[in-house]
Amino acid sequence: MMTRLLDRVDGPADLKKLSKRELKQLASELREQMVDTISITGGHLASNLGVVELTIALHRIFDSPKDKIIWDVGHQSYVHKLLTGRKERFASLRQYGGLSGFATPEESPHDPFGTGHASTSISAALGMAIARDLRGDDYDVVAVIGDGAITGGMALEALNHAGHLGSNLVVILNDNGMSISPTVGSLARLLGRVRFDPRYRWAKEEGEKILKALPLGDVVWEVGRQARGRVKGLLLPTMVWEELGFTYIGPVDGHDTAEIERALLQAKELRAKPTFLHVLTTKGKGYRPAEDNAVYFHGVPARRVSNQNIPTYSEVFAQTVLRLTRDDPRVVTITPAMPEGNCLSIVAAEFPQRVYDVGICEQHAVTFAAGLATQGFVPIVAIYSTFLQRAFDQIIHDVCLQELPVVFAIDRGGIVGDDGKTHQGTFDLSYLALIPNLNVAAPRDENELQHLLYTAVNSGQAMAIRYPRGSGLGVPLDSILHNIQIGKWEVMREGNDVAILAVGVTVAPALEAAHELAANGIKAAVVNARYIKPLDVEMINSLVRHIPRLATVEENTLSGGFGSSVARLLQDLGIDEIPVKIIGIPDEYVEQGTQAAIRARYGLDAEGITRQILSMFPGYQAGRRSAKASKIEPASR
Ligand SMILES: Cc1ncc(C[n+]2csc(CCOP(=O)(O)OP(=O)(O)O)c2C)c(N)n1
Repeated sequence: MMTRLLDRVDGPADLKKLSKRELKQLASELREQMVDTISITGGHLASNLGVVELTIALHRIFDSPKDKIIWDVGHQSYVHKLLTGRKERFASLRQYGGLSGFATPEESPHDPFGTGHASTSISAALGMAIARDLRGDDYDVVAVIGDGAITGGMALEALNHAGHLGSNLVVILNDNGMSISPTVGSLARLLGRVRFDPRYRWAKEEGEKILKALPLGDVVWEVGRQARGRVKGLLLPTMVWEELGFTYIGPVDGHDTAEIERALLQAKELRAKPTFLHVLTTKGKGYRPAEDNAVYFHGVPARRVSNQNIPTYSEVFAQTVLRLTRDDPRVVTITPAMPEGNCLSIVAAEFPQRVYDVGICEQHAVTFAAGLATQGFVPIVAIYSTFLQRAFDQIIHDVCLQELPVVFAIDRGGIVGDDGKTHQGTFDLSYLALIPNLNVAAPRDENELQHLLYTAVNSGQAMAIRYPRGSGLGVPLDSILHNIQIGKWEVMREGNDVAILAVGVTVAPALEAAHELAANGIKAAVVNARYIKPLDVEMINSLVRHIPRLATVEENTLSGGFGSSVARLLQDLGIDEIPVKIIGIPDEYVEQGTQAAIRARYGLDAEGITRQILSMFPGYQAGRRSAKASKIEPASR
């Protein structure tokens, strides 16, 4: 059997020994490896297929880890991982205890900065470049950012600052014309002109001729001067970057290793100013299905048995939004670059004017919604829990302080699974519950999600509804939507030994736990605490009158979450003698792994809830019934 070149590459140094022909072979081996692995583990296939040559070239020209290479988002860092000593662990990608699907310094010195959320790379790179200069060190700093991520406010803020400081830094724009969906915005239009306008292609070819004829160093200025001269009257969209204070190089064919290497060398040589290298790539390159459908192959699911027939929460969300949009002309939906993940294409197809993809711009999404709300519209901001973290001040300052009725539909609340630490939605209940003028809710199933959305849209108040990643419970969906009184909970099961107040996705395992507890002689009431804010004070008062113990369950950090709100309320009510068990996630970042595995790890599945509630009863240990304690005595009040 022919041995692979990839097997001989243990680090960037090995790449530098390879011939042109071998580099080509290596590129195809890398693609094969990624298709094979990702078809099992799931992951960001198309983005990685598109950066194979760019990554090889980067590691041949720069000297990582001395030189710092920062991959924006980090979802396209798989090739980088394979080339920097992590290929043996590649099959563990996105698995529990395995390689992360993003860049993380925990994993390798070749990942100088942790990423996962978009648009951070230029800021971090600039910080490193300035640190280098302050210390008088000598290394290069490179940020690689996609045309999607560069539309994020932070990236533009960083470009503005970097151009102003003028320090030595290389920004590589990996321009494939795609975010997850096609990139939106006027910046994307500008880049599109470079990609598709034959006049720029012509200018580029002219530039290349000059490039070949000149010694390195003089090249960029000469190309710029001559190209500008020859295409008189034609405003080069590339000049934007020069005006921002960067030296622009490009556009370069991102699948031609020699061409990229030449451009990278130029960028490396030009130390006087920050350099902006514009690389054109094809998302999904080299694997036909991914080239043809880059949207689907952006993030491929892991090969697992799934509940194919049960709709996901995101699907039910979108179907409900479609109904609400049809029925209520005030409803407008906004997504920051996640129309696919939020399943909003069905709404956009029927109401193209009432669904806005604003780019990877969570802060703008929220304040844009606030503006719409001032004029009588009811905006629904569809957003992932982890990304809404970006817009914390916008929720406070632009929405809630002004009492504007914006609806936040927060997808991927709680444990998200394979994306891991950077993407867990385990902080939202805490960072939302502390905001005045905001109602916060979580449905116990996909049917309740419909009704809560209806309630929010008609409430005239700001309301956040957080729901989990993945399939619903498969419950029937009511055809008529109704209001669910704000601040009112629902008793799902009666019992008088302990009351379990469960939030959202934890209601179902809490019910299972109650069943298991009953087998142990413990009668547990289960309450669907669908409003995290306001709390149902009346119900709490009535529960504590006849139930001697309370437990709260949430897929959220324990700090400042639902349980701590309940504990504080009890204190405010002067009910301080009742034992309260607060079940949730401790003060740490939650690992990657299947949702089921992570839930089990934190005791948030039925078994874990049972175990933790049993610990409230003396005589019961770790889910085992002690021989003596066959009957539970009510705790003294
Ligand atoms: C703040 C934030 N919002 C949304 C996302 C989800 N997301 C991950 S990758 C991606 C698209 C990135 O597009 P681009 O930068 O062009 O990279 P490509 O995948 O096309 O190479 C998005 C929206 C994110 N990671 N971070």
